[in-house]
Amino acid sequence: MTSPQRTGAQILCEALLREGVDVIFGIPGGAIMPFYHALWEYRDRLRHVLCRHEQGAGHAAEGYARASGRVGVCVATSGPGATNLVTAIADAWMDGTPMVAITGQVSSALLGTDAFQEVDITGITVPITKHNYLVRDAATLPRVIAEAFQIARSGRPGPVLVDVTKDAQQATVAPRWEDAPLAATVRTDAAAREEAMAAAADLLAGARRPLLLAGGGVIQAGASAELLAFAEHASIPVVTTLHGIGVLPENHPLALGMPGMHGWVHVNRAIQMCDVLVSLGSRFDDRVTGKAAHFAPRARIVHVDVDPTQIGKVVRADIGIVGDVREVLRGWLASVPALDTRVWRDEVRALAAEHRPRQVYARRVRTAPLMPHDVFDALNDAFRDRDDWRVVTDVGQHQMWAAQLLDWRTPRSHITSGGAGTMGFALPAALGAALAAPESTIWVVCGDGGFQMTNQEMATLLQEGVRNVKIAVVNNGYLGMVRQWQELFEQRRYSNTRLSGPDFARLAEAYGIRGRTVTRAEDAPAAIADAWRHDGCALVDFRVEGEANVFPIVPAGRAIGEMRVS
Ligand SMILES: Cc1ncc(C[n+]2csc(CCOP(=O)(O)OP(=O)(O)O)c2C)c(N)n1
Repeated sequence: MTSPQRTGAQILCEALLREGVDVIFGIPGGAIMPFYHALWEYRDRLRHVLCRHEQGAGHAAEGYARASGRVGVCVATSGPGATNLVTAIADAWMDGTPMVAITGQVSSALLGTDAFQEVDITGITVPITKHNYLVRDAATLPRVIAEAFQIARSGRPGPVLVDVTKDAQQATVAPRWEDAPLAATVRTDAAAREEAMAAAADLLAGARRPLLLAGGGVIQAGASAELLAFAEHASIPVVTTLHGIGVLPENHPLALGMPGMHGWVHVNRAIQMCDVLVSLGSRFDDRVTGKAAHFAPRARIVHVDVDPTQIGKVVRADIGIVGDVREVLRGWLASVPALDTRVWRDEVRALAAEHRPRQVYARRVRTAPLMPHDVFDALNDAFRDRDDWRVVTDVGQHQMWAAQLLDWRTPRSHITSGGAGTMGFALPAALGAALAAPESTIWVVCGDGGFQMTNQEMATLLQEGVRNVKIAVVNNGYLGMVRQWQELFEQRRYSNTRLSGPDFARLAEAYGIRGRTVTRAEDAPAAIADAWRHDGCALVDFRVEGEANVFPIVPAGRAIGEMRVS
């Protein structure tokens, strides 16, 4: 079907609408101006959120995607606009977040001439995108955009970059929409999968100490219900990685908690003791495995992932299953018998009783100043009777405390930068999540270091009329996680980790956001309640003890059995 003549820029807008896009995050500039010019005509249907930095636009697209499961879209101009997106693209790549990044490029005739604001963004993003395109012909846009979305959301999701020259945006053509979509390209051999699933079912049937390791892939596959059903049917305890948090309620009897560098002692011990470990949509990050060769030494390992390149990449896999984790779990529900794991569950329970998880943060001195765990206790109290909350964390100690201490209950309620560990992620990602989930209150939990990397996006919250973002700064006056390592492993040489900042409450007020400062534990609950009640965004600056540490900790490069708890 041939449509009326359209500019490339108009085609881009229409192609986004055809993909169901309703909001995009970006900043205009010379090479992308034709697109912004066209966007004006579509402003009723395509909401554009003007961020303060392209990195913020990229993280906002990620937050939108992580909260909703849909593809997040960000836009930037050529050169510095495009390179400012790189951190967010890398972040989306590491965490398997579906994203389409659209960048303007200098006109075709100028390509390769070091033209003003020219940068080879497709070259730069090759290793951090699933695919990328340089579009020089407007007629190819319907196909390219359709492919880009399909690639971004299929298999293991991830970022796709579409770089469009200025002349391609300006050119007028009659778009041919039927050229658009490609067939999905997840190639899996069904027979091999069936065979591997049957072998794994046999293995599980004979297991005495089976364990499920659930990663973010379970949430992305929308397989939380299947996981719960299978775990309950087969009575197998479940360990959840950082990205798996929320896959089942933390208070479920089969939910053990988080493994790894800052995982709980009993969880890491259980991994070292188990005889069959089934990894579901997790990529065996080194923060989970510690020294990979010593990970789960007694176990046969079953590795399920939609992406064949993940299988056996880090940790040996005795059985690899390439497939959708939801279908695999459904298959096992029918083929794996109910197991008698009472002895094993008692063993794990005894371990948990011996190494009581939160005990490491028990208050040792009565007059202690505000401690980080006081903040998380107060947040838990506020969260207890409501389901309309999600938390976006930044990177550092507060990220680990949040993962350890908050009572997570639902998938997609925990959003964090796990793979890249990108400081500055939380506030802009929360902006995206707030638009994707307007019915929720989005709590940002960040450190004073990461907050200072992207706090200018507070202006975006205001300009866009976002009201459901509440910010908790866990302010210890340090780049805390690095300081902790210096304390524990580098003889307290606090080399360049002491950090000052402005008065965050007043800074928030300057942006038009309600600001409060809390210095005493007893004031934390009221400040959180007040922020929540306030009809608009709010910030609470929690001035916590500067040298509080995250425990347990597995020193880098050690086996996960080698934990320090103080
Ligand atoms: C962009 C970026 N730069 C540097 C780091 C290294 N890094 C990891 S944690 C951390 C300290 C974070 O400090 P803060 O944001 O104050 O949080 P805290 O650890 O105190 O909770 C740093 C510098 C990083 N992860 N990301």
